[in-house]
Amino acid sequence: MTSLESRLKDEARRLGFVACGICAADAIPDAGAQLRQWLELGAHGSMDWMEARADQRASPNGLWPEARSVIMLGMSYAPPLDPMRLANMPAAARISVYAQGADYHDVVKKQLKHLARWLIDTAGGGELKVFVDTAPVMEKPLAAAAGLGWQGKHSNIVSREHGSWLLLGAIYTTIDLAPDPAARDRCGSCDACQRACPTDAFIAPYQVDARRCISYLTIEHKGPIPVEFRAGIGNHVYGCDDCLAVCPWNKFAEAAHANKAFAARAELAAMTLADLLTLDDPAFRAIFSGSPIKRIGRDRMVRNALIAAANAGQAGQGALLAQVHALLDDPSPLVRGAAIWALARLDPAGWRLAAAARQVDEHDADVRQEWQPHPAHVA
Ligand code: B12
Ligand code: SF4
Ligand code: SF4
Repeated sequence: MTSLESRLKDEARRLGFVACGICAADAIPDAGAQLRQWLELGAHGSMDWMEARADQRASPNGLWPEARSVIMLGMSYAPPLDPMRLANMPAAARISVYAQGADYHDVVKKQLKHLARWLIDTAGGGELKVFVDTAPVMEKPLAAAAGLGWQGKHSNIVSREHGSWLLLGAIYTTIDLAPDPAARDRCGSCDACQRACPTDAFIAPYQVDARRCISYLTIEHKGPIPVEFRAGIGNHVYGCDDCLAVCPWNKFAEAAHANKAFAARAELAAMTLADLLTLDDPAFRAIFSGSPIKRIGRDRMVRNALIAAANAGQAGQGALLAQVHALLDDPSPLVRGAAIWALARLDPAGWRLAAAARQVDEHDADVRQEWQPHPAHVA
């Protein structure tokens, strides 16, 4: 008779998971210490939630002492086109691949719940909990232990079949399941991801300093983006895939395996900076409803688009310049500050006049920081 584990994997595949593996709840004994080391460095920046439940995050039994096994699942979001093709199109707004379609939190969670129900019914008992991204769970080391792939030097899971394009979900259960062998590291001497990073975010291979990562800076970071990273951000307006996109293992990843829910919405795949610079709140909500992007809100998105506009060089001198001017009077100090900085780069001769004509709230530290652009970026 076919084992429960193998039927579970068949069911997972039927539900759209292209990768499924099992590990014991105590399979990542080193991850907790590495997490704490990372937190001590402050590499999590302002993501206090990473620190808040570190003991629960460190191991499955820290979160749920009764858990016996962990089922790790992966859905492919392999893109049909190379995301790097937009790198040299300064007027284009680059949105990371995972955010161009439906919100993966919803898509993965829904299918995890179906799989969980199937398992309880089939095993005739047991308890389980399902997680996607936001819970205190170390999904990457668990996925590596369950054999889905290895943590590459960019720190994400790389699969032999799906390259760097897997989104992960986890099921903790009290049911004892036979574990799969862990995957072995196949990065070898490759360092393509390390060289590709525009903001030098790798502390060392396998370790990312979130504070320097464009994904953190454009999504998680709420205030003005530190000046030293702005040029490196290029035309990224939401997240970044550069280290993932250059991974040679992607050549085995076929877009045909990607979950259809993650297919890019046409307007998000071809968004321009000009589209974003005119967004008000209702327009932002209308465009990004059902997308993970909605959670950063309009002001942060316009802040990001202004940084990208400042990086657009010649392409930013025309219509974009007029849009940047209009944002000097935006109600949001975050946006006004980024607009002044963008103007200083796009119009080095004219920006002081525009700035002097406006009163800045002396008590607004964010704006004051923006009011004095770093000399290196004014030239
Ligand atoms: C916090 C977080 C971020 C932060 C920090 C990133 C990071 N590398 O930790 C920020 C905001 C920057 C981020 C960005 C992105 N993220 Co993110 N993120 C998370 C989250 C919530 C927690 C990750 C975590 O625990 N970090 C803490 C550190 C300590 O853990 P770690 O990276 O695994 O670190 C290990 C190594 O450093 C290792 N280590 C240390 N020294 C050494 C030495 C050697 C030799 C070795 C081998 C290992 C090693 O030990 C650590 C523990 O195992 C997870 C979801 C989850 N709950 O797990 C998603 C998750 C990791 N993110 C994901 C994605 C897709 C992204 C982005 C691609 C999104 C985008 N396009 O913008 C980028 C990729 C950036 C990158 N290169 O990592 C996916 C990754 C899927 C996959 N295939 O692995 C996850 C799993 C979400 C999901 N459910 O699918 N993310
Ligand atoms: S996501 Fe971008 S900024 Fe972050 S580590 Fe990878 S290449 Fe660097
Ligand atoms: S780009 Fe090279 S070093 Fe980086 S994860 Fe892929 S194989 Fe490993």
